[in-house]
Amino acid sequence: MHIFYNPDHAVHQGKLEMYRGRMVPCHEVPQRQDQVLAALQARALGPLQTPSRFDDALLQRIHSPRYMRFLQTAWQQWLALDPANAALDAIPSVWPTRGFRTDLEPENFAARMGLYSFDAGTPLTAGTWQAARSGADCALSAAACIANGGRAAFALSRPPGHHAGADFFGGYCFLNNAALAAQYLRDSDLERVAVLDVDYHHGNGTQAIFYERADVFFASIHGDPRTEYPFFLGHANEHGQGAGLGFNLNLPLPRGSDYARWSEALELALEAIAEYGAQALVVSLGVDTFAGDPISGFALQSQDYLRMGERIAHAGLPTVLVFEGGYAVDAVGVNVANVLQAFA
Ligand code: Q9C
Ligand code: ZN
Repeated sequence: MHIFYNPDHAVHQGKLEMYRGRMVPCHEVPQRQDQVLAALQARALGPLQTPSRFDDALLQRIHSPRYMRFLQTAWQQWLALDPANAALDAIPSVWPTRGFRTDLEPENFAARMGLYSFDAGTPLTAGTWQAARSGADCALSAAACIANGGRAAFALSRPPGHHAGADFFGGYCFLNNAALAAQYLRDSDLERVAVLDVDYHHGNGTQAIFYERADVFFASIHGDPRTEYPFFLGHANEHGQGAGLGFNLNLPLPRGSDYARWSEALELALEAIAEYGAQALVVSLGVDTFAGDPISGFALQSQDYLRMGERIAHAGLPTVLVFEGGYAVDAVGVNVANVLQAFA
């Protein structure tokens, strides 16, 4: 299995996120990727490669030009407000909800932050653009591997991506790595691509990006959004819209679900993907389904990730796996390595 990682991921290192009325240390830390890298190296799962640099035009197959321009320049804009801001992260605090206008780009920086985001848990830092950009290059490199006839490739990228939409960040995500990989596969003449999202949290960004499209099937297994983040998307009755109707499958599960329960949903997701006739698969591989995850509510054990990897491999599709969540830093390496080892 080819493994692409962005060695500069650690330039994105948020300090604090809003949680229940206080600012608490970020859960999405650079050590997550370091742990996975170490575990993959220890098991010699495949060559570790730095990604190729892909053109901005490929990112704009998914993300809007004005959003990308904003992300790229946001830190400079933040510093322009006050040089002392260099010691702080930029965090949104005001959002355009129902009835507000989103067609105008505000002149005020805080307002622009709100226009392009949906939560206060996703600090934008000095290195955010650089890391997100090289992370996206990992996903595109992995997709290129598969487009060239490879069986499986893993994008070990940070920051994660599946909560990011065409023009918004949130949930620790800025560029939607899985969506970029899926689009790359589509652009390589694979007619039907499926995205399987196994992160604990619903992949609202990926769903939104492909919701009206028939050429990318989205299936997600996640904590029920009636109680779990991101709350406002991911319900079972979201089936797609327009041309995309029938090509979106959400499988929400209650808090506390273990692998016995979770794997039933995996069967349903893989059945639907087979029925769809997918020619390639992108897996949003979050391991925050782990029992020890500090911010999530499922009960998977480290051994379960072996079964997960084996089952996904059994689908028999050329597969790009993309790293998403997983915040139990001591276990994240073992859990991801288990999926990949069993897959291979
Ligand atoms: N600050 C991923 O797993 N939690 N993102 C918000 C209040 C946000 C998780 C809790 C969780 C986002 C990629
Ligand atoms: Zn997650």
